[in-house]
Amino acid sequence: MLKKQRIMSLKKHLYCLYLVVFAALSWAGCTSPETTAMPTLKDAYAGKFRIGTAMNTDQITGTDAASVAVIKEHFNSIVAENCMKSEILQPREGKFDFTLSDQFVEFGTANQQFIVGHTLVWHSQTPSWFFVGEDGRDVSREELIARMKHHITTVVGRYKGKVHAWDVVNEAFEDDGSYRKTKFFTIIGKEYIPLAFEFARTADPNAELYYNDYSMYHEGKRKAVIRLIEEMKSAGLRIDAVGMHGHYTLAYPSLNSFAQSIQQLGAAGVQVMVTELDISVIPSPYEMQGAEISTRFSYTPEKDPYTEGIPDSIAKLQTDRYKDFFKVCLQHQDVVSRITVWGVNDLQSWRNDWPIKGRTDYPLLFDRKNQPKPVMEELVRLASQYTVNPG
Ligand code: 9MR
Repeated sequence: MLKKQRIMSLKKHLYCLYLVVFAALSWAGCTSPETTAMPTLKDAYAGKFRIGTAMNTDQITGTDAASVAVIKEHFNSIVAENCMKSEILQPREGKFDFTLSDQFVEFGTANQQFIVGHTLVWHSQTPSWFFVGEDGRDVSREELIARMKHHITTVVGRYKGKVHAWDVVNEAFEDDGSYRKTKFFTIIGKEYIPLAFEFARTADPNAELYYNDYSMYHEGKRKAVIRLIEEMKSAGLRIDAVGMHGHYTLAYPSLNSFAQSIQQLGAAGVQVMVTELDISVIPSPYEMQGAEISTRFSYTPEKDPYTEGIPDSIAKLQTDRYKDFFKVCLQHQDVVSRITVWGVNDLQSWRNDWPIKGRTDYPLLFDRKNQPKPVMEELVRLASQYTVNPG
């Protein structure tokens, strides 16, 4: 018995010695690469907020295996870049095509990711039949409400309990806060927004429901969205969060206005998410802001300065911008629930083609070969400087 106790005590001492030596080696940076490997982005931010990415067709089908590996490693949330938009899901009235969206949802389920459906109601990428009657004219208000209800009920119903959240309405306001004059607005009136939310809630009462828009840092738009939240809440309707797109540049928006948007939206009683983050490094024609996809400019070589790569000074500016936005979100963990980047690598980004087609941009966290940019390590280190907010 005595011998057994001695052995136990010796084992304890050896274990303590091991811990001391390991701590000393770690501190001196001498441990093996496995023990000091950089945490993944999703692990670094675990408990703080979700880290998501948009997925394109090649990733959903698995053709682009290299970026699929990155998605599995670094992201705990996914959103469909295009395959859940109504022109893909219901190209002709009543003829739904769920081929890609089913694969997208299966991917997220298999990888235990938080799946966001994008987007149920948007003026863009809605098939033209949606608004037109047999006589070739605009459908009646009742008919458009019925079509919207059928679309939302079918799509949300199909993925009930699988898709965790929906961007219910996308880009309903102009920057000055007026309602965007979409067909949904001109035919139904502003009630199309609460109606869409109500149809989605009925189809899956447990899914989170979001309003999503760009340029939320414009005071006019922000106030309009806050008014919408207040109206919906006072009518007893559900709206869980607001997504701020985040198609930014090295100059826009200012950090102050970004922080202010988070604070004011949060104070209105919703969670806030950065839903489509990418930071363009090429000069923006006319320093334009936002993400109005109908705005286009013609290509000239001067407007495409970085075809061979970006100077270190520009890369550094971008790293700092990413860090600054993440830092503000870390400081507002109580209301920020997710940051989603709009794609994995620079090659796939829509910003290579907007607002000028065919430029070479570098807006994302991974380069054209799916290699992490230095900013990744910086973002991981940044997360470790903030404790998880218990709230
Ligand atoms: O990234 C998407 C791009 O592949 C499409 O061509 C484009 C068409 O409208 O839509 C892009 O995604 C948009 C998103 O769905 C809503 N917010 C603005 C995004 C960029 O236009």
